[in-house]
Amino acid sequence: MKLLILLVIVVGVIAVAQLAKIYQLSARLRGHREEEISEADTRLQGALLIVFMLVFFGTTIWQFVRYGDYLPPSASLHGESVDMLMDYNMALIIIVFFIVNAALFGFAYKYRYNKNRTAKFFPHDNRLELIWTVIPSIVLAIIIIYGLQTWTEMTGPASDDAIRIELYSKQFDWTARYSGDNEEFGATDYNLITPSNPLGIITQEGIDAALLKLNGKISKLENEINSEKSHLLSEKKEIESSLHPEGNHGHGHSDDHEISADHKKHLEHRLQIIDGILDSGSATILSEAAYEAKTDKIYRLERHIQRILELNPYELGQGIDAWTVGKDDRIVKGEFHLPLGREIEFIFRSRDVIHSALMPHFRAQMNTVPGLPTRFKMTPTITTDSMRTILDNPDFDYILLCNKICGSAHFNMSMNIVVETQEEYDAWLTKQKVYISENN
Ligand SMILES: [Cu+2]
Repeated sequence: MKLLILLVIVVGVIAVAQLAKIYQLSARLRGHREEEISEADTRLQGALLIVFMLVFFGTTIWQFVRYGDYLPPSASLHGESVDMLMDYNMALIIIVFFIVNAALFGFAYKYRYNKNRTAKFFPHDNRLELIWTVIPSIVLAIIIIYGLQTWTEMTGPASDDAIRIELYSKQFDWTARYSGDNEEFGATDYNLITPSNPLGIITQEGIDAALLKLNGKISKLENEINSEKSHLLSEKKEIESSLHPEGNHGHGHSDDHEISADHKKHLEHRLQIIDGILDSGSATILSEAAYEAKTDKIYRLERHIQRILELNPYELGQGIDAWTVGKDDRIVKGEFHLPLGREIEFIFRSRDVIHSALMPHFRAQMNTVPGLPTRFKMTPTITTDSMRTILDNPDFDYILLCNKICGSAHFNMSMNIVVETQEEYDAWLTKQKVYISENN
């Protein structure tokens, strides 16, 4: 079937080429020069350009009417400025769009080929140059200055009573962290990330547990390596040959190979251990590659332990220990809450790749970068309930999205946001899970 379709296409192309050739030949027979274009031709082309322009303008206007309002009103303080900036840019683009396209198609029609018209030589005009340099400069300067102002509004230092929330991204979900009563986040380190400590919060308990687990892994691997059969056999052979030298260098006076009594005792002891393992049947058999892989794994686990041991406790000032304050941090998954009218400072972290935290209803977005915390602040101005009323949609929810194509399940990387009154927020927060609670 596919072959048939291909065949039809190929035959079609050949037919069109042949027709074109016939047309050329017939034109030559009629004494018509190929490159000669009649006034009727250009009039038709010009009129078609005008028609195209009208359809182009029409669909553009229709799209603005149909899709122009794709976001509900801004739900944050700085969002007003972002929207203003967006509207200003959009207005500029629309004006320029209509002027440029009207000129493009209009002139193509107006100055279509005319035998009686001669071209005017018009190389330079200072006034024109000035106009199309100065006007865009002013317009662009407004965009840049206004844009920078709005940017500073979002990224400037947060006030002292701002609520700080950490948003942690990884492939493929978000975790929010609220500080406990001490209003400080505990220090974190990627070496301590485990299934039960996904954010890598540093606590003495976490360090002890991680070291215990790593040491357990190492001793298991060491056990497998130390009882590997072929390595044990070759070691046995080596020991035996040094205990009982063959005496290839003459009869008995091989002084160089004489071994000390101590060393001999040591070797004999080792030989006993090896025989013990081999006799007990607990020896493992590993391929050379598997043996090397396990040796390598031990090396990496030992380095991991080393990195954890190098973590140093430090003070956050005023006698607050960065290793202890993490215990009462609150870890929140699935959805997180914000109090209405309070300034929120977000701190973003990423475990693996660059993600981007987008909260479209608050007109806010920031990249989350592994190893480099980023931040911005904002103040929510409309509660979820009010927004549901405004939009007449009882199912509406504010949302946090990942806006960077970060992998296969990127589309699924979102978290609902609930904006509510301070009382509701306080009640919700006390119910959230504490990282290491007093009871366990
Ligand atoms: Cu992502």
